[in-house]
Amino acid sequence: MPTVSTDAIRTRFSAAMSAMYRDEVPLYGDLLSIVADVNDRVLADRPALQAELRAAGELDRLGVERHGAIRLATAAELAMMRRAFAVMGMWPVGYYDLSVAGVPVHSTAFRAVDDAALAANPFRVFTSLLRLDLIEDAALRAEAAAILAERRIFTDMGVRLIERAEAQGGLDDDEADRFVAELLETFRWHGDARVDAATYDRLNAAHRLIADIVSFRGPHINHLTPRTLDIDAAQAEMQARGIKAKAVIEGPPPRAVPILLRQTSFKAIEEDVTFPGDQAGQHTARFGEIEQRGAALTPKGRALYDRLLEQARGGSQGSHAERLAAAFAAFPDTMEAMRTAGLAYFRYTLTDADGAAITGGDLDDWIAAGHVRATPIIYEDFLPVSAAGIFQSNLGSDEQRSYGASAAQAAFEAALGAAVADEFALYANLEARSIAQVRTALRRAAA
Ligand code: OOG
Ligand code: NI
Repeated sequence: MPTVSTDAIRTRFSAAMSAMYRDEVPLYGDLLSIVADVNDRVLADRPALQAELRAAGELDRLGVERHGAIRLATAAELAMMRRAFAVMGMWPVGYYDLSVAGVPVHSTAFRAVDDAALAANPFRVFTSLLRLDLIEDAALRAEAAAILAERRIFTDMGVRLIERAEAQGGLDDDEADRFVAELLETFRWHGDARVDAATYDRLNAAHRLIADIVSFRGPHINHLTPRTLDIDAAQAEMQARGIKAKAVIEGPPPRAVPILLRQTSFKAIEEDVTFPGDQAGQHTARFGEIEQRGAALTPKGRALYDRLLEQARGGSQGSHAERLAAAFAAFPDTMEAMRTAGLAYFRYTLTDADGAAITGGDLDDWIAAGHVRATPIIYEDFLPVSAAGIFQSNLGSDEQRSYGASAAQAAFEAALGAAVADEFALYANLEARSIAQVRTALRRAAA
């Protein structure tokens, strides 16, 4: 009988993944402690921010908030992964074409979508699918396909529990624990390669990512990323502790009102690999990342963001940080300016419990009079340019190729066995629902 909510299963899974990753990549534990210290400091220094996060329901989830990333090889793996994530209330949102950045994958993010589920636990998994069609060498392409045809990344019990969850409409307590344990096997690092060293080298020469995806028994989780309230401080602290952080923070510049997503990562660790016949080798795949999240932007806000980022990246004067700051001077940096210009999505709530003090007017009047508060809706998704930067920094600088623009969303969705949700529609819906709730409360107060 289903007794455990999908939110609770997601929380168990996210906690189990975090514990496993701390064992596998000890630097991740250091990262968590840096982020917790910085977040505590920021909250102590900025009571207004603390109040805002509390009102938005983000304060309690801050410590558990994180995302991870995996890379899958085949359509069958992606389709089963979609069913596994559904057991945890995680749905595919967005389509990311990384081929334009020279990375032979396309991706989606599995995540919670409604308000209550996001507040309970926003754990997200950026999930990429290898595009074998982008391997130019036909013989190598066929060889990779043959290697993958035999691969099974899910345990039998894991698959049975997914089927049971689908049939019963959920899992009971024991089943949920077992499901999480079985799924961990899929995400765990398996250092015993499925291919011999010579094959690994050939795959690696085609693209390091291809070797990472094809050579092993499963799609090892390659990073887990906590959310920091001050990424500049966290980055400085990483460097102070001798952690090799990426030089540039991806995404928008520092702002009074954070938008979208700023990210930085530390270099992938070298791991020992054993090839068949006990031959020893090394592989780099797993790394650490931190992120600072801000307001979700409307299509208009996103277009402005994309244009300004392009402008900063294209310039040649000054440092990247200076060019970003200069370009983004054109992006309004107060909540009210962003709201009235329609650049970001907001959640509207009554400031007085029942809104009885409100007579007449509409949303803007109520906000002006202080009866209604608008807080930015947090961006729950990813940024393709930033993701490309994260991929690339962990592949090494020799790994710059171009596949030309070739988005293949229809093929991705066919492999997934479902359409991906449109992130903008989800945010617009959250905003509309909050407005409807305010209006309902007011009608009730007036009646
Ligand atoms: C995923 C990189 C994308 C992010 O935060 O943008 C990502 C990967 O390296 O597999 O996680
Ligand atoms: Ni990431």
